[in-house]
Amino acid sequence: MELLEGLVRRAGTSDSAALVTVGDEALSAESLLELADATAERMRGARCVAVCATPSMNTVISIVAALRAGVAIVPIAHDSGRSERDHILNDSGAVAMLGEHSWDDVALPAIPLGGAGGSLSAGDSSDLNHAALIMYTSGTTGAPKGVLMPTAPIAACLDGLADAWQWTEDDHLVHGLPLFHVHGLVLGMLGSLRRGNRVSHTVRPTPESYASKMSEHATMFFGVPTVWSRMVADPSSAKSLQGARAIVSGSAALPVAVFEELQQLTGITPLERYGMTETMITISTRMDGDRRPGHVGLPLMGVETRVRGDDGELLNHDGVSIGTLEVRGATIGAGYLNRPDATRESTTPDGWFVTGDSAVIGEDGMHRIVGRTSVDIIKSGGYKVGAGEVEASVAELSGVAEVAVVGVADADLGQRIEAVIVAEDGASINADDVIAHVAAQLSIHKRPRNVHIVESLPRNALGKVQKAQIRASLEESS
Ligand code: MLC
Ligand code: AMP
Repeated sequence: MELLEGLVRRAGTSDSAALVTVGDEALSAESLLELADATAERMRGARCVAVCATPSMNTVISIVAALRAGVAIVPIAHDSGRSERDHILNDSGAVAMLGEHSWDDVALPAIPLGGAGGSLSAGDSSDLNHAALIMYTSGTTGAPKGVLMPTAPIAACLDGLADAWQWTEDDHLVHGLPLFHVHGLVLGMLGSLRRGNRVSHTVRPTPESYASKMSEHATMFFGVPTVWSRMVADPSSAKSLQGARAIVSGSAALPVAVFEELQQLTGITPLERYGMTETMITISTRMDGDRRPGHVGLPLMGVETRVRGDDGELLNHDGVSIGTLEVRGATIGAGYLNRPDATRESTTPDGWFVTGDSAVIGEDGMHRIVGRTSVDIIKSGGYKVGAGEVEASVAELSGVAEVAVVGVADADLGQRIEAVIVAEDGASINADDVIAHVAAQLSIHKRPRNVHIVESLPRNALGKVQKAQIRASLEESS
């Protein structure tokens, strides 16, 4: 299957206009495909490669090259720290870094982009389940897990979204989201290369950079809720989106007030969609359907959903019964790499993926996401961060006796990461050191924004730390 069919089609025409722009770098379809195919020729048969996924053309060419070669590629956050990237490179078994990067500690060979610079030898990829992409995502505990994503579910997701949003080759999509997660990479970049529409990446998703693209006839904008709340805080940028066709929000809940202000300022009713790295996008509101604040819409073509109560019973679609959302169908990935235990635990015996999100389904089929079933999954600025991985990182510091990490409600980020620490007797802990350590070891976006030093952590009778209580008291005092 040709995933990037729009790119290939456009490359076969005489159109030399830019198809992909990242910041001030631009490539036509033909030039992008030529560069990617020349790179692909030198890596066919390799097990898997990694890319330091900066917001740059380097990342776009690398991903397209790997997809064309049929070699799995792992996009690694460009702001990742040493222990996070060590984990990802070891766990994935990547045999080379594609394109440029500035990580001195990475010992893998670097494969330059284009037609020259040596070839990769074959490696065993039999454990990769035909993955095209391996994307790392955080869980409640432990280091991030690699999600195996073959071409077919990616294509199913992108075609389902095209159907829901009337997304065509005539669109000009603008976004500035990271190129190492589903939202910015799969939907924004690969979605455009599948449709064959023009795409502009703004490097950072700022209101001004989005507004500036209206002079280039932008039609669609993607953002996480933080992008949209910053947009409505800058009414003149927001107003300049009037005349676009679609504003899409996802990766976290879009606050009702932001939805309404965005609608008022732009005249466009936002589209909202829901998904996960493991399942791609499964639910969305539609261009030709109802778009209500607080609602993420209907299952995409080829996707089914259901909601289960605490006792395992299936709940009615009545608009009030809250349960754990389960999804099944064409967009679901091929499990976690090296984690058969986690793959088994996330799937029911009859093949449904258990999302861990609490949801309600209305009589009309509209879905509402009401929260997470675990306090240990934090969504900050649309990034998923596991409390456990941040706690393990903070615990490496000397003087830390105990630590609890929680996501505190935040008007800008949705949730902000905060760490509560008990120091060892006589030890003094500096908050800035804690923040800098997590930024340097995990990633900058996983750093706690605040650190609190306390005497003790609240525990229940069984000795379990009461995270919900910690979160509530931090929210009360903020
Ligand atoms: C701050 N900085 C530091 C630092 N503290 N640098 C080093 N060490 C430290 N301790 C610097 C950073 O390098 C950066 O610099 C600057 O501070 C800003 O960083 P920030 O404050 O963390 O960024 P912020 O403005 O808060 O980012 C907001 C945001 C971002 C919305 C732009 O959160 C974002 O891009 N979110 C998107 C996440 C996403 O795509 N999620 C999708 C997951 S997929 P500089 O110079 O670089 O600015 C998924 C499925 C689905 O969920 O449904 O889609
Ligand atoms: P990730 O693992 O980064 O792909 O994050 C997936 C999680 O993001 C989901 O399990 C949800 O908790 C959250 N999410 C994604 N889209 C939405 C949305 N539209 N509304 C609420 N939560 C969302």
